[in-house]
Amino acid sequence: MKRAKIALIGGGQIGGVLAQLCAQRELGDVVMFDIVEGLPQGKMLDLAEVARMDQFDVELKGTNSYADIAGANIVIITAGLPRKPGMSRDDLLGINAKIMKQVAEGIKEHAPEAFVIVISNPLDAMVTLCQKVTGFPPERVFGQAGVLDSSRFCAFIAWELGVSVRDVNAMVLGGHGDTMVPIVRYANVNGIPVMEQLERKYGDKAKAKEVMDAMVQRTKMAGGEVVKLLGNGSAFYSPASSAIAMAEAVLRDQKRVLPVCALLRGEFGVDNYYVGVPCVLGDGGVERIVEFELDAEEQAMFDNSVNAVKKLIDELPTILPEMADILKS
Ligand code: TXD
Repeated sequence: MKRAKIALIGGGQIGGVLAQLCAQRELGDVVMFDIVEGLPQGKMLDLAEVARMDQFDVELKGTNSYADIAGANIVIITAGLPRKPGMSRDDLLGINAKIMKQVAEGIKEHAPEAFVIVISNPLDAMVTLCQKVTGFPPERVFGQAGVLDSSRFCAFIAWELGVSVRDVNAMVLGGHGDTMVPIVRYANVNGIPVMEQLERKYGDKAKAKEVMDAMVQRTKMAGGEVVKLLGNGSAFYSPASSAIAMAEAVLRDQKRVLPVCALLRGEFGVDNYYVGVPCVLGDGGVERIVEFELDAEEQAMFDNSVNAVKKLIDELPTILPEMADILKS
């Protein structure tokens, strides 16, 4: 059977790890596109030369031409600038919106049948723009943020409770910004509520809440914590692995339930905005949004997060005036 083809748009930090994971898991042939000449070619040559040791049989190609992404089954976009210490993701809107427009036009022309996973920040606005420019059905255009934010939340819980992170389940919903919404009520260790475990550990409800609040806060600021430590650039292993989990769910039709930045059409009380919610991911892309009851406090935090996303979307027509009509649709 013909191997799947994965196109990576952006050959920077995340793009490089994406390519390595695609190859090591033999998800398919990989084409890496970047505007910088030599960069994608060099990275793909370097990776191809270790196939003997890593034991993979996939083709790897670096390119500066969109024509080479033709026939891609999945495109993963990381093109754009990462933030610097002190910047918020939203500060990247002006520059990355212009890059995303170019990228989406390239995908529309050369890989019109592809599923598209967006990683570039500010995530929710970039996914929105990508869908509007390509005009692809929303179930084929979605974003990675929640898988990573949830993974970070799970890590903090595992470290706090001294248990394997494999047994921790916790989800972060909403926009990929400081307003994201870690869902505490359903956080569990193999079904056992995390809050109950914290109460037993500290023998005190107030202290347990304080510890959880600190983990929630760290989750919200986790990207910035890495940015500050690196001094130059942002997280790259974790967003790459998270996007690969999503790509694999689609390529292998796994029907995984993952938090995905998907277009809401009434679900969770939101109409016509992209934001992070649990979705079933399979060979149809976003096959279903999994709705569940939020309590009043969670819904208020979710609405607040959606409002932050709306604000960014409202700025897009000023940045891309030529697209004002499409953006309002
Ligand atoms: O979870 C998430 N969604 C994220 C998102 C977590 C961490 C970082 N996230 C964002 O991903 C970050 O804020 C950036 O917007 C992107 C990419 O991050 P990365 O760390 O990979 O950035 P790099 O190393 O700077 O790589 C970006 C590449 C670089 O090689 C540029 O030459 C290229 O993008 N680039 C372009 N490629 C194609 N087309 C155009 N126009 C273009 N402009 C720049």
